Amino acid sequence: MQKDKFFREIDNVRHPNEKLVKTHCSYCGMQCGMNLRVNTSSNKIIGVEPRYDWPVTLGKMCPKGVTAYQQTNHEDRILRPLIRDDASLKGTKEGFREASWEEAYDLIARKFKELQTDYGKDTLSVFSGVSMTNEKCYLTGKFARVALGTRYIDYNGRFCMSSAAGGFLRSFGVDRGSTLPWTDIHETDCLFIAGSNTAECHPTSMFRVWAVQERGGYIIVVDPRETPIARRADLHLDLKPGTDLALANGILNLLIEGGYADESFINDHTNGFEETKDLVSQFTPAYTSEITGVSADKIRRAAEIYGKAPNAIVMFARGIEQQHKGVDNVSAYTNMALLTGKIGRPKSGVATFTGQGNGQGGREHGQKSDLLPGYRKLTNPKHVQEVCDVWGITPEEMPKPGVSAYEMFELMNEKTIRGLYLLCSNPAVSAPNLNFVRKALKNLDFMVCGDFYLSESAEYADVILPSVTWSEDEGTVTNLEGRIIKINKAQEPIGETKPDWQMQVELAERLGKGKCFSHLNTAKDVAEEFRLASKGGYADYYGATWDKIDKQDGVFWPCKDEEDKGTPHMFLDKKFYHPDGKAKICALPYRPPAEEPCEKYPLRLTTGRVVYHYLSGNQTRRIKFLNDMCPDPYVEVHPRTAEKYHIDHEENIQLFTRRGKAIFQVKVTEAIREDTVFVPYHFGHEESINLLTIPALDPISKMPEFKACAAQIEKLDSEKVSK
Ligand SMILES: Nc1nc2c(c(=O)[nH]1)N[C@H]1C(S)=C(S)[C@@H](COP(=O)(O)OP(=O)(O)OC[C@H]3O[C@@H](n4cnc5c(=O)[nH]c(N)nc54)[C@H](O)[C@@H]3O)O[C@H]1N2
Ligand SMILES: Nc1nc2c(c(=O)[nH]1)N[C@H]1C(S)=C(S)[C@@H](COP(=O)(O)OP(=O)(O)OC[C@H]3O[C@@H](n4cnc5c(=O)[nH]c(N)nc54)[C@H](O)[C@@H]3O)O[C@H]1N2
Ligand code: SF4
Ligand SMILES: [Mo]
Repeated sequence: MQKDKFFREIDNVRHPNEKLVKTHCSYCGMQCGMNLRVNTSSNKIIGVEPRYDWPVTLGKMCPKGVTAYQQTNHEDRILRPLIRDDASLKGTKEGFREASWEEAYDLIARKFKELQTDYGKDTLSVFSGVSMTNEKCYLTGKFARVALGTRYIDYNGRFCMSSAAGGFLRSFGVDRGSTLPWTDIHETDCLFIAGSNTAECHPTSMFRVWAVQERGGYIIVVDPRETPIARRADLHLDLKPGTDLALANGILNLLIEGGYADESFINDHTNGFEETKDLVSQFTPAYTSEITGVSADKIRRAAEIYGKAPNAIVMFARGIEQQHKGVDNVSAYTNMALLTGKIGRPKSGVATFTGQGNGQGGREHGQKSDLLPGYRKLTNPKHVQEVCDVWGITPEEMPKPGVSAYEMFELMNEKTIRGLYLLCSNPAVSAPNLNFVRKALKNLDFMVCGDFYLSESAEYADVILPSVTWSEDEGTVTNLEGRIIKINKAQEPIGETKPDWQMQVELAERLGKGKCFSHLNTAKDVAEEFRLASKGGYADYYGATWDKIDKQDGVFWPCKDEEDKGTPHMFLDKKFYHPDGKAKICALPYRPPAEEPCEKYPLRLTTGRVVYHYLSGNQTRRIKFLNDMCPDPYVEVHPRTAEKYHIDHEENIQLFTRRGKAIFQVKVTEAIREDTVFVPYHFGHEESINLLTIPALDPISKMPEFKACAAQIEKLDSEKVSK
């Protein structure tokens, strides 16, 4: 690809006793380019430097990225398998002893077989995550369906990307998180950014974002909080949490009224315009303002700026997606691009800020309860046959679709699911309604957890399998653009740790399914099978060989064969992926959040992130610098609300909802709406805000409504605190 204006060629400084291993960060979907510095005598990672030659991030990294290398040789690493000796200590860190791999595998195989003999195949479940490479995600899906033969597999993308996926599938017929490469962002004329705390969560996007303003373009931000990006935006629409659908409909109405609809694009390339026009006509500025709390003037201005911009990109993140109407929100904001024809060309389009490092690839290749590799559907017999041919099983042996992540906890609670293999996720912190989820984990007859640190979820396990960190293995991940990139191995696994794929191959043997797995001896072997399994699916990775990824600075999918260079821009031919080639403009009636404020719970609680921590915090809370910067959770409260409750800055208060309560320190700030409070969710045990969140699921994506529920504050006066 063309190098853009920010590109600078810089010689890497090399030392005689060091080698540099070209790779990417372990954390978010930006996948910033980095070189890991490895001491050639000890063969250990000793540091990091940014990669100025990586076209997406050009040497930029955030505080998590520059300290990520400290994970690998950290003293908290689990070095050998652990077996629980004392069942009465389930739910705590205590009661484990070290064991050999043989003993751990034998125990797992025996327990899993016993449970399946007594309760049927589907009594086992797999819950995984997308910090893993594509190869690991792929093999985890195969392991669940072939080695365990269970229908119950799902993953943490249900808490993360599934609403974006659902919205894109409905609007475009295909789910690639961005319709254009990140190197287009700074060249557009308007960024409309909804529900993304970009400066803290995708910090290395910011140089491109600010460049839009520097060129005279506009930034519009939709967020109930005045985040760093909202503060410098041209327009900040500070809506009530959970009201995006009304706002989007209001803007669509004004785009049509203002004459910004592109009639020929609408006629030639979309369906659904007339219905949508009818529906949004009710969303006058006054009505939209009443629902959202955003002034009518600001709504008018937003429509005008977006409508007039020659090129514009609509971007969003979990702020709009983690709602029980997250899929509708995604389609509603996507409508803006379809209505104005600002899509299917460079510098214009729609993008979600994909969350986890492999949030894109991890959802395409078979960890989701209803999907098989290449984004194939378990309900489509042709798709099933194609995958069976690669896996060496018959369609009759292929399990049926299962249920979504949160619904699996419901099945654990009622004992339909009795066994769990959890890997690469920490739901005892990150799932909603934690009092229930922790009870469900405790209720399991047998649980295995794969992790490299003892997480809050591992505390419920019977066996812990020590995995490697990202820098001790190789494979590919797909970044937030849809670009497949290569993660390289910088040091050998420490202790007796192993990559997850290797554990699965070895366990499959003991479960009697060795013949489908025993040819997989290296990460490359898994990669070759994985490319083949994706071939012909619409998320086709077959042409993305490791060589090509290296030569081209990554490969955008779809990439069908050796000759295909990949697809940085989607829909340049104005062909969408629905059978008639058209995109869908969706008419979406407004629904309020599942739980509206009331007399007893008058506040709106929303949750999210800070720059220093990553997700459940199991990784970043162990990195001293990051933890020093943000050691504890807190609750953001507006000064007038603080005054009303007679609470001071830094005072501890109790926050409660219908599901639970927890104590947080107050951070009084004008950067939040008066009717809203915000708590970051990166903390464990009694500090988890998810004790309070609501498990209201989107009907399509099954995404929980992390971003809106009703809450109340109580001053921590010992007599008043409810016990
Ligand atoms: N530092 C850091 N970076 C990360 C991560 C991390 O944990 N830490 N995680 C990665 C992952 S997996 C993800 S998914 C992404 C998440 O990235 P983001 O989605 O940007 O992060 P959040 O903080 O969850 O939410 C974004 C914003 O949504 C706003 N919001 C809350 N309710 C609403 C609402 O109803 N409507 C609108 N429009 N906005 C609302 C919040 O105030 C917040 O500023 O970040 C990735 N990057
Ligand atoms: N209240 C609230 N809750 C939320 C959210 C929110 O905004 N608000 N956001 C949701 C979102 S978007 C997300 S993505 C989820 C994420 O929540 P989780 O799925 O809990 O994510 P992590 O904290 O990354 O957990 C990954 C775990 O796996 C380990 N790990 C990392 N890499 C590997 C690997 O390669 N192999 C193995 N075996 N283990 C590995 C890490 O040490 C860590 O313990 O949280 C969700 N929960
Ligand atoms: S922005 Fe994301 S990928 Fe880049 S250094 Fe920070 S956490 Fe890592
Ligand atoms: Mo996420």
